[in-house]
Amino acid sequence: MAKTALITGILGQDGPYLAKLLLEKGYKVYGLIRRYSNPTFDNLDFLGVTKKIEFVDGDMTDESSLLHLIKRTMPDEVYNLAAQSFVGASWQQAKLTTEINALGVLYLLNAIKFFSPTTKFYQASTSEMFGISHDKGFQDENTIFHPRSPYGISKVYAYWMTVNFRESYDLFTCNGILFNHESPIRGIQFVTRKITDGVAQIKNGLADKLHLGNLDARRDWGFAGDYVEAMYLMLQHKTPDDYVVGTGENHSVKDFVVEAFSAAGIPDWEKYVVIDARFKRPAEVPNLKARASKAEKQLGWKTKTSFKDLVKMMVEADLKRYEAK
Ligand code: NAP
Ligand code: G4F
Repeated sequence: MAKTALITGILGQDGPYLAKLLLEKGYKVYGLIRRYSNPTFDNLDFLGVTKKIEFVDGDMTDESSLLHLIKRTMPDEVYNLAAQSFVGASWQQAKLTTEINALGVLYLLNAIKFFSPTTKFYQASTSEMFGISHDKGFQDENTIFHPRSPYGISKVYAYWMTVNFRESYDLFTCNGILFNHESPIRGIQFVTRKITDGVAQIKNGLADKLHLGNLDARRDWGFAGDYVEAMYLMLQHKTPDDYVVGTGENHSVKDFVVEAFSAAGIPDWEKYVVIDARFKRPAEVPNLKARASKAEKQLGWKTKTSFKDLVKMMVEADLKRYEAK
C-alpha cells in the first residue's frame, strides 16, 4: 500500500517542493489548508502538482481541527511546514507568531500522541534559533540558541517540544534545522525574491528603485528543492534525530544584489538600490553559516545547487513572469 504523508504549509514555498518529491516516490499526499477567502494555488501549479494532492481543512491555531485530522488520516509521516515564517512581521505579530509556530506544534504532537503514535513527525526548525551564536564561525547541532526575534523564539519552543515528545513518549520526531533556502516560488517579502522580482521589474521598465534594509547581513542560501530531500531522509533514517541543513557557504545581501543585477544584464546596481530604514530590524541576525556534516554523513544528504545558479534560476523565473504579462 502507498505510504501517506500530511504536509502542513502546503501552499507555501517548501510544501510544493516536498509534495512533488513525495508524489514522485509514490506517496499519497494530504495538504493542510486553512480557511482562506481567496486561496491561491500558484506555487503548487508552478510545480504541476495541485491536482495530485488531497486537501484537508484545519488551522495550526485550532487544536480540535488537528486532532480530528490526525484521527481521520493517521498518516505514516507528518511534515510540519506551516508557520508565520516572516521574521520581519514577528515583532508586530508576536502573539500570532507564537500561537502558530509554537502552540500549533504542541497541538499537532498531542494529536499524534493520542491518535497515531506510529506517525513519524518532521518539524521545520530554523537557523534563526541560533541568532547571534556563532562561536566557531559556523553553526551546527551543538551551537547554543540565542534567537533574536519573536519568530526565532517561537521556533525554539517548537524545537524543544519536538525533542521532548521523542524523549517522553518515544515518538519518532525530528527537527530539521534548515538554513535559508530559496526558489522561484519564494514569498515575495523575503529578501532574495524581493531582489529578483525588483530586478525583473527594473529590467522591464516597471520600476526604477529597489528599497532594501541591511545589505551587510550574511546568510547561507541554498535551493529549496535540494532541502526537501533532507526532510524526507530524516524520516527514513532508522532513528529519529535533529540535523542542521545548509550549504556551508554564506554571502551578504549585497552579494545577492550584485549577482542578481548581473544575471539580468543590468550594470550599475548602485543606481537603483535605496537603503530604507523601514526594512531594518530591531535586532538583526548578522551571520549565519551552516556546518551540515552530520546530515551529510548520517543521511547522505548534500546540497546540489550553487549560489550563482540559485540567483540565476530566480532571476530568470521572474523575468519570464514579467515578459509573460
Ligand atoms: P512559507 O512559504 O511562509 O509557508 C508557510 C505556510 O504555512 C503557508 O502556506 C501558510 O499558509 C501556512 N500557515 C501559516 N499559518 C498557518 C495556520 N495558522 N494554519 C495552517 N497553515 C498556516 O514558508 P516556507 O519558506 O515554505 O518554510 C516552510 C517552513 O520552514 C516554515 O515553518 C518556516 O518557518 C521554516 N523554515 C523556512 C526556511 C526558509 O529559508 N524557507 C528556513 C528554515 C525554516 P497560507 O498560505 O494560508 O498563508
Ligand atoms: O529574507 P529574509 O527576510 O530572511 P530571514 O530573516 O533570514 O528568515 C528566513 O530564513 C530563516 C532561516 O534562517 C527562516 F527560518 C525564516 O522563516 C525565513 O525563511 O532576510 C534575510 C536578511 C535579513 O538579515 C534582513 O535584515 O536580509 C536582510 N534584509 C535587508 N533588506 C532584508 C531586506 N530582508 C527583507 N525581508 N527585506 C528587505 O528589504
